[in-house]
Amino acid sequence: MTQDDDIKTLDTQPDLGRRKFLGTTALVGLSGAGLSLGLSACNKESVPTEAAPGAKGEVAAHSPYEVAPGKLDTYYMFSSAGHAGDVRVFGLPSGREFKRIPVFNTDCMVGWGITNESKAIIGTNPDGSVKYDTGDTHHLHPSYTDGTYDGKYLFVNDKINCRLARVRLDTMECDRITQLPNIQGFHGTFPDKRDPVDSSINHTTRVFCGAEFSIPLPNFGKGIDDTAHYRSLFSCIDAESMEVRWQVLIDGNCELVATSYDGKLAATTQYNTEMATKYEEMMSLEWDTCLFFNVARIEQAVKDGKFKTYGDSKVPVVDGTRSANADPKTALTCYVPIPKNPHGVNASPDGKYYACAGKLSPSGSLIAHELVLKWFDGELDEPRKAVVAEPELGLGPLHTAFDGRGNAYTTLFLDSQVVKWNIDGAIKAYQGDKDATVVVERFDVHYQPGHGFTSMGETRECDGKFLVSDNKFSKDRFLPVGPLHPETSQLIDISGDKMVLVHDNPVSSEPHDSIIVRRDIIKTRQIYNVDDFPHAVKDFKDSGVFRNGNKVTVKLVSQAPAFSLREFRVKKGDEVTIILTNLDKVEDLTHGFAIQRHNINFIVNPQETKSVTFKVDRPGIYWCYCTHFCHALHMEMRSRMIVEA
Ligand code: RUQ
Ligand code: CUA
Ligand code: CA
Repeated sequence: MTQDDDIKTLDTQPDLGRRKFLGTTALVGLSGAGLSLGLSACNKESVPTEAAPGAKGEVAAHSPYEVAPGKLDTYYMFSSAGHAGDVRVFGLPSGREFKRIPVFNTDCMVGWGITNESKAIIGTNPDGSVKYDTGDTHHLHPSYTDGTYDGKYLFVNDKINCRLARVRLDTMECDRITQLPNIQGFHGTFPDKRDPVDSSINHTTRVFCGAEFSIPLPNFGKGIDDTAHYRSLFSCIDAESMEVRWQVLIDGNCELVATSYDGKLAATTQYNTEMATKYEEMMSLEWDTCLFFNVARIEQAVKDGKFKTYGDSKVPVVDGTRSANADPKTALTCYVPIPKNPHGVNASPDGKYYACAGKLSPSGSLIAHELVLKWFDGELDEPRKAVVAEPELGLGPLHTAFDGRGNAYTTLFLDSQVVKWNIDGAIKAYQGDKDATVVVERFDVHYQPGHGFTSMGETRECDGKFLVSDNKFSKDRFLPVGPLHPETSQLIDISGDKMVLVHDNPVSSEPHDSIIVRRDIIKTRQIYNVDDFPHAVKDFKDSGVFRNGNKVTVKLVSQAPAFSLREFRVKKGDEVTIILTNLDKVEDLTHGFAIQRHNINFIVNPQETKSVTFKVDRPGIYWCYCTHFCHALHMEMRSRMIVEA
């Protein structure tokens, strides 16, 4: 069928007539329902009602964006899943969800938090249990080469337990997790894009991490009431070793993090320059800051031994406070004043600007990269002069995305809009040009957007095709599913003069930030190399039960539709380790392994090896079975654990 045929078919459906009738202008009023923080009409009965397709904005015909059965999406979208603790992988423009990558959560489908290999990554207590089984992922960003994504890694934060995780993009599995010392509320995260000194290193080698909450340093029960001495640190982690390289003691806190394309600067917005511990006091000042870090100078200071350490941590901490950095020519940090309680900071794809949004100010602030560097050279008398525009955007501005054609798109939480504004226009207006066009378009979204992000928008290859608005409230947009609503991920075509709403996609709670990556950048592998696993059981005849005191190792292989051992015997009181290698070499042929009444459940992908360790203390027989549908005889694919008294 051609696209025209598609449209014709749709046109003859009675439903479409109604949709046309409900067209744009009639529904502008309805969209206002989202303005009051989405908290109205809480008790209404959950009867599905049709919502406005796209009030105040064009609704696309279906076909141009449809990914027909058997066709592939043109982009990947990776999303952090908030307090679900995982990372999600979607396709765009379809919005289809392909995978959930467990990271800080426990996932019984793949056995994350259950297998020994995953526990080793997460970290364990002396008794072998996982140290943490919860997390809160806010920001995820992939590694860069030459100012664009290189498809190697994805870095994602955990705000609850202060950890940074790395996901390998070839397998889309988490391979490292590092806990940051001396901080709480690890929020903003961004990898660097090149080395500040060595120009031959034009790829990611560091990941910067901002701490939102301040604590006494060291935090061991002294100085609890002395809130004036609570501090936040900005941290740098090595992208390869995942070791913490250094930290910077700062005034104020860290919110979002951005990095420059030349590798020289990292930035963080600060909403609590008041350094308050109580809510009201965090909003008392009219000005807060965007704080810049001179990466090369910080690393020189570390080399020169100008640091201290806190508590048990060996991580060098340099002093980035205002008082210690009064002379720009030697300063490690530059505090640029911007209006009240800023939230997002995003680097423009041309490398020239940082766009900051002010939650409690209806404005955005545009800071010129070059001018911050000038300040560090002692050639700009005041940091505030690095601000080159401060457009009025609307209420509750949070995050800014770019189209690579000179426009910025800022999400407005309170206004439930994405506002498109012109960067040059905003600069001219700031310089006094009254005729300059700043706001190009206001586009209603449904409802209360958090992050907005564009296709390849945080790279030099920003292509200006799509923007996704991840909205915190969905209310009437989907079939009701009880008190907990999904969020709305709205796909918007930004390639033309007007933004066009393509579709609403329900997403299970609660994606925070996402990135849209061209599909050719991601090169995945479908089959593991059996030699990558030191404990691999490479042959049927290597299977068996191996005893060492009361520690028993059971070596097993799977090959559809059978496990190599039909049964295996252990004794009451044993500590059993099962090592399972999937010898199937066929793409998509995954097996599962679950044991009745022992809380064991995990999968092995083609040529992969996994292991689990557990105690057996109840004599009896316990069926082990393949949980992952693999073959016509999948149901028969079993083994029997016999626990002797
Ligand atoms: S923050 S909704 Cu955790 Cu990304 Cu702005
Ligand atoms: Cu093997 Cu199902
Ligand atoms: Ca403040």
